Amino acid sequence: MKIQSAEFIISVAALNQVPRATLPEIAFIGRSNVGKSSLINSLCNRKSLAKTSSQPGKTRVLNFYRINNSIHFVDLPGYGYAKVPEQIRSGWQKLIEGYLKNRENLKLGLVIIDARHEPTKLDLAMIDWLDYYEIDYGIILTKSDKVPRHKIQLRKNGVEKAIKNKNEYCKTVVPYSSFNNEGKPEILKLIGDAVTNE
Ligand SMILES: Nc1nc2c(ncn2[C@@H]2O[C@H](COP(=O)(O)OP(=O)(O)OP(=O)(O)O)[C@@H](O)[C@H]2O)c(=O)[nH]1
Ligand SMILES: [Mg+2]
Repeated sequence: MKIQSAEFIISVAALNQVPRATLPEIAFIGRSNVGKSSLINSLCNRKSLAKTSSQPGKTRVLNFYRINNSIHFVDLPGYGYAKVPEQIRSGWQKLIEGYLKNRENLKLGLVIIDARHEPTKLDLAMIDWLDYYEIDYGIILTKSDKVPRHKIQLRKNGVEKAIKNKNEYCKTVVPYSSFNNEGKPEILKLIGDAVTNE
């Protein structure tokens, strides 16, 4: 798939505000500050379509983008940022899970994990959760530019091992860098397949 156009549509803070479910959707899921918004920008060849920040907890709403006038990308709030008050965190969690569970046009989740670290408990819980709700997903090991070459394969093997036995809906595990675009063709293909395979 080639991305020819990308535009911001709407930010929503509550599930009753989401746009009508007319287009196939791809959700970007992951820990706070892991690089979800950067991934959207790099896939779309845009510098600041999605707001990025070196401070965690920046994306607090669901941000919808329209791609090629035919697909939605949805940038979800990051989970697991300890400095956000519990009450707000549980509100985001409800928003994320409510969205993922009920969205009939959701075709694929992209679970973004920092390639420098083991998946966190919350990452593994999210993966379990996607399997439970029978949502196809890919795992993206991002910031691969910060990991020595020889460690990337080890990390990939480690993640595959960690999710063994529960990755029925996992389509792939792909190293990625928003800085040098490693992994971009694979992810665009994954998205293209997800929106065309009905
Ligand atoms: N080296 C490197 N840094 C990255 C990469 N992707 C993102 N970053 C950096 O990681 C930080 C967070 O990126 P964001 O894209 O804002 O992360 P996010 O997951 O959207 O964060 P929240 O919206 O807070 O949940 C920024 O400082 C980015 O420049 C990457 O592939 N390589
Ligand atoms: Mg973000």
